[in-house]
Amino acid sequence: MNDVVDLREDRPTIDVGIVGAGMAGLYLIHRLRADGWSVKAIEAADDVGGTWFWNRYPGARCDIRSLDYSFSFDAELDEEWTWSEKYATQPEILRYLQHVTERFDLRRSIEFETRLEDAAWDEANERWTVTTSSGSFTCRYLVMATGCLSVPKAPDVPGIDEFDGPVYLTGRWPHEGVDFTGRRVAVIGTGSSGIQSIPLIAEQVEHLTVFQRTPNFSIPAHNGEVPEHLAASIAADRAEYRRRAREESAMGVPVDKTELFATQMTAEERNARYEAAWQEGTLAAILNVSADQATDRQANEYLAEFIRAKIRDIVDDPDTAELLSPRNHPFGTKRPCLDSGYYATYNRPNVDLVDLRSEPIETVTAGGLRTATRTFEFDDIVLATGFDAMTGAITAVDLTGRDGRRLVDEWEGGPVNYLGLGVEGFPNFFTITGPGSPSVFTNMVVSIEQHVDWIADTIADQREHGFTTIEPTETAQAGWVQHVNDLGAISLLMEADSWYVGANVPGKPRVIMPYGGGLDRYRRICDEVREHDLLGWQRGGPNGGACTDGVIRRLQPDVEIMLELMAEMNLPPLETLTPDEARDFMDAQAAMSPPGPEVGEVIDGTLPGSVGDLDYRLYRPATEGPHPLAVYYHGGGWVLGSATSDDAFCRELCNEIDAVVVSVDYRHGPEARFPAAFDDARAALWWASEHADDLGGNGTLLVAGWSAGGNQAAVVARAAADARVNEGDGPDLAGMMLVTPVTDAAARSASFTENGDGYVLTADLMEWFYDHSVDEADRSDPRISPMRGEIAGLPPTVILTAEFDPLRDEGQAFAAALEAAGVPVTHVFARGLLHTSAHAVGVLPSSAPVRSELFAATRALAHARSTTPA
Ligand code: N01
Repeated sequence: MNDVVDLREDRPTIDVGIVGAGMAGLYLIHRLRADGWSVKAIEAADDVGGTWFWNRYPGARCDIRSLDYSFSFDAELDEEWTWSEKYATQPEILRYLQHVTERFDLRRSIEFETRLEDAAWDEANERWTVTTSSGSFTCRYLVMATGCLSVPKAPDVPGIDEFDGPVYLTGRWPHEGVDFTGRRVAVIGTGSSGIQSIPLIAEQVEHLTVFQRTPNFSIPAHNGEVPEHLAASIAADRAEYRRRAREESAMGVPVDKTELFATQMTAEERNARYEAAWQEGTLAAILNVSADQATDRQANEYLAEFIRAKIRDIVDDPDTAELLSPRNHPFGTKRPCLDSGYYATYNRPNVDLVDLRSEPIETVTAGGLRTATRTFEFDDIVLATGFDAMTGAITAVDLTGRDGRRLVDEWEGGPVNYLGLGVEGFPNFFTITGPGSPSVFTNMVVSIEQHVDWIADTIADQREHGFTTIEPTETAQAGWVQHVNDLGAISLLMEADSWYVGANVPGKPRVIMPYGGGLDRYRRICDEVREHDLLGWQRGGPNGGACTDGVIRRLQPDVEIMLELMAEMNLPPLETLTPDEARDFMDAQAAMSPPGPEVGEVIDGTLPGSVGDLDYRLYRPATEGPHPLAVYYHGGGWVLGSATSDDAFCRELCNEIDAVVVSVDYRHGPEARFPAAFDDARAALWWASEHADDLGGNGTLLVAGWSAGGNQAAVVARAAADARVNEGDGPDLAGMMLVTPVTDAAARSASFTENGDGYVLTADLMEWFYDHSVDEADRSDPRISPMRGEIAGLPPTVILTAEFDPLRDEGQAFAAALEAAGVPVTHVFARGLLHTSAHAVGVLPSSAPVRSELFAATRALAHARSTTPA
């Protein structure tokens, strides 16, 4: 420990430079000053408030209840301020922020009407040189508290400069207000700003024309007095209420997270829940009606249609109601709005709606506007066209990091950073609620407090340990960007042209910018980073540096959530059960699993095994036959499973590779030990080969399997190849598809240990499978360890291995051996997934692309012969 406060003699003028005096800047000043740092904030406006300083358009309010949308860092402040409404107006929020400013004497640390122009890292002196519109200063740390929605999008309406009358931007509204009495007004844009302002503008004007490019989902705010139950719950235990917002809530608003799936509710149940959320009038409620609405299209559509029905109820003219009904993006993929009388405004005689999709604006003219079909005359135009969100305020300034690296260049393909807090190559530089953080998906105030506290704790730690620089590592940053993208990919968010993905600004890279895992999860991650010696942060100082490098989240996010849910259920480990108990348990699990897609036909039957009949289930595609035929072996460690236990997977396999799939059973241990399973698997393949025509086969035969079933597929493929060589006859396989297969029962690879605990298939369970099914002395037999047999001559193979699978390395070794032996191999690597993930159809969205890749490669094998000219 070292309690050095300042390690250099020529102390920079300022410890921490802060850009922005909105909510984030204000709390930063307070917290850092309390920690003993010298701080200076610069602010372009002439007063505090940030967003709430600039956005003064009529109807501007918060869309998180004011009781929630307020600071919690100081209990007295929290108690002394009383909000007059459920959702406060902009003037009231600004008054609150001014009150905070005076109460904590923050103004003396802020230089107003000062705009950041550029900032450059001075490596030799370990400080930032900051140039502003009114001078320059240096600081050891630089924090961008510039807000997510602070730079209005440059007006991109053709001819807007031609207009003779006033053009108002909602995000830069005149402080003296605007009187629209008796005027003809156009509003362009129907996001939150448009939806909040249109009802009030409509009340004033002679005539209002709203130009809508995309209708948005909006629910009524039901504004009014602070709801009694909310006030009571806060009064009962304010500290606990705030703690729940901080630690247990994805949005930063205490809410009981639902675990109910809309797809599993009756229509009555669903509508009752939707109606309750509609009546509550909060984003937290409407975004939390069902656990599947953000990821499942059907679940989302139920809610979307409920809102469309409400619009039809409210709006008198059915054509207008239809135009106002969003149909080109799922609910929640653009930020939903909270309104006060928005839809009813279109029942007023002085309001018209123009659909820009059917009649785009050709040009604004001196006196109005011309669309493809009409001309309009206006006195005023209001642009509610949104912001260059999340990155706009950061890339607007020239930030130069180490070795002359410029942030605009680093972010050319989209923002990259670690935890949304720091950027590799930019030492001692932090962003508050930047891209890569939960920010705009949450109650901003709670997010801001978390960020400020994390940064303040971090630089305090720097001081305590004698470090003078800190920045993310390349590895940590790349891992975080991947994680944020993975979260985007499992949601429906990428389906909308929203500002969340930069789609509203022409030319902006289309990437998901906010972190979508929730504030509670994000907070835990940040805490874990600290607990692991600031994992992924490189620190430097006169006494040497320190770095624990690594990636904080490598599991796919939905896998992580599934593991957490499983841990909460406290299930008994399978290996502590008897085989019969384990089978009952697996049957019960299967009964709760999603059913898988429809196929053309399903037939159950029996086939002759090596010592008796075996069950099979045949899946036929809906397409016209004959088809390739795939013999499929189920998983379950040679102890569990049946011909029907991989039903959902077989259905998808059948559809996707357009082949008849025959899932066959085989005898299991401990009742029938090795080589019983092999003998049956072999018998089933020979039977299928001989009855291929009857089963609807077209002459192309494949084998496939998962886990122990993948092993079965590989060993019978060997047997078939051998039979053709040795006996001149045997099944002629066009390919095999092995999903996380067992390939060497006698070896224990590095991944067996590395992933042996905590990822569903454990090392102990694998040993339990082996012990129940094969004697130790037999484990090197190529009929259970294909890796130990002849490899050459096996059919072309598609093999899937999963990153967090104990069997990963043996699968990869088998793929390498096949390749070395000249067998064509497609290796699909399931990043961030487990042994069981790729197989679990309809359970994990992140596994779907992996299955697509697996099936595409298998389909190519299944249909290669039919497309190859004879
Ligand atoms: O901006 P937006 P906003 N020609 O980007 C349209 C927060 N906020 O200022 O969707 C014609 O959402 C554009 O059409 P399209 C909140 O997080 C909060 O309203 O791109 N139209 C869209 O309809 C919100 O999400 C509150 O097809 C053009 C609209 O303009 C975020 O700020 C209040 C156009 C822009 O909607 C942004 O909201 C206000 C063009 N050239 C804002 N360009 C609270 O309640 C754009 N549009 C707290």
